[in-house]
Amino acid sequence: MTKIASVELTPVAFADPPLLNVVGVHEPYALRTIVQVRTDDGLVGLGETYAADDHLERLRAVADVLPGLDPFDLNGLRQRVRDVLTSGGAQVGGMLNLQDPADVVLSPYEVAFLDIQGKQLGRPVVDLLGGAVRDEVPFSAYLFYKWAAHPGGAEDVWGAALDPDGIVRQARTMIDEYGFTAIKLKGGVFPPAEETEAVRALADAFPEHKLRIDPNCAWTVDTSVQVARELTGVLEYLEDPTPGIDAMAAVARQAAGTGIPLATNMCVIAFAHLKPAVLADAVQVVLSDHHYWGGLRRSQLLAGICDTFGMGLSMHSNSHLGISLAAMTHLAAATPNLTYACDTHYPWKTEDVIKPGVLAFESGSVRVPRGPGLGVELDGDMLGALHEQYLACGIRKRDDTTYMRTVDPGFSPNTGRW
Ligand code: GKR
Ligand code: MG
Repeated sequence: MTKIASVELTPVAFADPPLLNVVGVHEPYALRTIVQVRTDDGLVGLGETYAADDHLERLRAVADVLPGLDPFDLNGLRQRVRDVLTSGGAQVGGMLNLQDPADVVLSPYEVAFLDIQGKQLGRPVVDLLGGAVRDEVPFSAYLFYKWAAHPGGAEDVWGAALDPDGIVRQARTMIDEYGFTAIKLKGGVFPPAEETEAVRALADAFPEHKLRIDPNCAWTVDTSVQVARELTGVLEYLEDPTPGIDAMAAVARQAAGTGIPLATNMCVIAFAHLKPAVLADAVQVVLSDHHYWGGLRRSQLLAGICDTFGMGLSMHSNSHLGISLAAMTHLAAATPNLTYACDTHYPWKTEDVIKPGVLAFESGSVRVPRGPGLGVELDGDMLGALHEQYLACGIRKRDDTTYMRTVDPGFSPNTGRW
């Protein structure tokens, strides 16, 4: 029987534009860890995850206990992760704090195991997840306020977007190129009235598109309710207007008349949060993310729970590369109640570790790769180059706030303040 023989973890850094958010601004490089799990009969399974130092340390601890495991034994994998990680929390993606790091460490290994299973069976991962209910997965145009360039750097191809006109321009560029039919604006950067105006400008410019805004909890309950009232009939959902399950529940109650569902990837980020959120009716749409919900199959468990309790399901994203996009696409294709266009940061990246040609946006959707496993192939040269970039760039964890303070020393994150 095939056994896991070894695991290779490669931290990489890839260029990232100066995208603004509530905690600051994206640094010139975003980090990921590329996971390669090798079997004793020569197969390689791929995974992709965060790359902060403490996360890498946990990934390494788990890597040491995987040799000898059957790649079909996902319960055994989870047990080994649990045995190794007995304590501690985890910060992921620059904004979220998980009390239990097990699911975020499990995720890239589970994806790599599924990639191996698919390669062994000659079937795509989507088939291992129950089969495709859709052949193409729609994604949203993920817009950001942004500077034209990193401090001291050259202007990037997107240019600046610091007002409604700039945001509409950015949307047009992204939609012309990729064909997205839903739009998400990352807010929490400017006062709510300015961001509301930007959403209205988007609605005028793209009347057929579904619209969302996500200020990453920058607003008070009162502001959130006011924005929901002002954008009634305009928003598809309102994402994380305010921090915490109780405050989200208060917004949901007071803004019920607007008919706008509240979505979250900030107050429901682990299975333990589901019961209080359901009891309080705090959120109507959960944004899943296989990177911290424990991989693809546990994300399907989340999907089942959302279905049971009548909550909608969408998908969250952080800065990521093609292995993650492939995994997200297989998962979304196999999840019947994932009915919203998924988020992705993919259009913002200019470098990747996978060979081009498999993942492309057409009319805003990515066709599910049909090759065995995830259906994507690692580009060894790019992996090496982006690892060198990681070694040279000096960034070891995402810290948008400290980077922002190099430009604006008085900056403080705006969570819950407006
Ligand atoms: O990349 O700045 C960003 C986003 O704000 C990201 O960190 C969030 O996790 O996209 C995410 C979200 O929807 O909250
Ligand atoms: Mg969000």
